[in-house]
Amino acid sequence: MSIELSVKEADITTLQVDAIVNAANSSLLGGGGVDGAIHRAAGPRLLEECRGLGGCDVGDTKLTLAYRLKARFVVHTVGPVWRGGSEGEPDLLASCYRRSMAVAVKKQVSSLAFPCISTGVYGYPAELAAEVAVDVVGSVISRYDSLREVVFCCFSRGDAELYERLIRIREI
Ligand code: AR6
Repeated sequence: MSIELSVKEADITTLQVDAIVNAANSSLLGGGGVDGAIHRAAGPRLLEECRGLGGCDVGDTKLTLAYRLKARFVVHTVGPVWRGGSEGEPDLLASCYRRSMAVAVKKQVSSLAFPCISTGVYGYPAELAAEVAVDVVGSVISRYDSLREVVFCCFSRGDAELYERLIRIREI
C-alpha cells in the first residue's frame, strides 16, 4: 500500500486531517507558537484534558481529542531544545516523529500532519530538523497499514521548500 507524503504551507489548525501533531512543552499546559494556535482553535476543553495527563517527557507523546478542530485527535509531542546538537537532540527529535506515528496508528488515523517540531522557540536549525523528520517518516511509513497520508505542515515558504527538496532528493 503506498502512502502519500505531502508538504503544505499552512496553519496546521486549518488542515482537514484525522490527527495533527502539536509541538508542546513537557507541562502540556499550552504555550506560544503552534501550541498556542492549537489550544486557541481547539477551545478550553483541550486544556482540561491536558491537565489530566501528567505532562509528557521530551521525545514522547500523549494523545487527546481535538475538540473544535477539524481533526479528530491531537498528538502532543515534546521536542528537544537545541543545545548545539551533541546532547541527543537528533535522537529525541526522531523519537517525536516515530512515536507520534505509532500512537496515531493505534487510533486508526489515516492522515496525520506534523508541524516543524522544535524549530521555533526551541531553536533547532530548520534544515537539520527537516532531515530528521523526512528520514524518520520516510523509513517507517511502509510499516503502517492504516496510514495513508503524512503532511509536513510548514509555516513559511522557506520551510516548505526545504521539505520539498529533501523529499525529492530521497525519492520518497
Ligand atoms: N501552524 C503550523 N506551524 C506553526 C504554527 C501554526 N499555526 N505556528 C507556528 N508554527 P514552535 P517549538 C511553526 O515555537 O520550537 C511553545 O511555546 C513555527 O514557525 O511552535 O517546538 C510550546 O509550548 C515553527 O516552524 O515550537 C513550547 O514551550 C514550528 O511551528 C515551545 O513553544 C515550531 O515552532 C516549543 O517550541
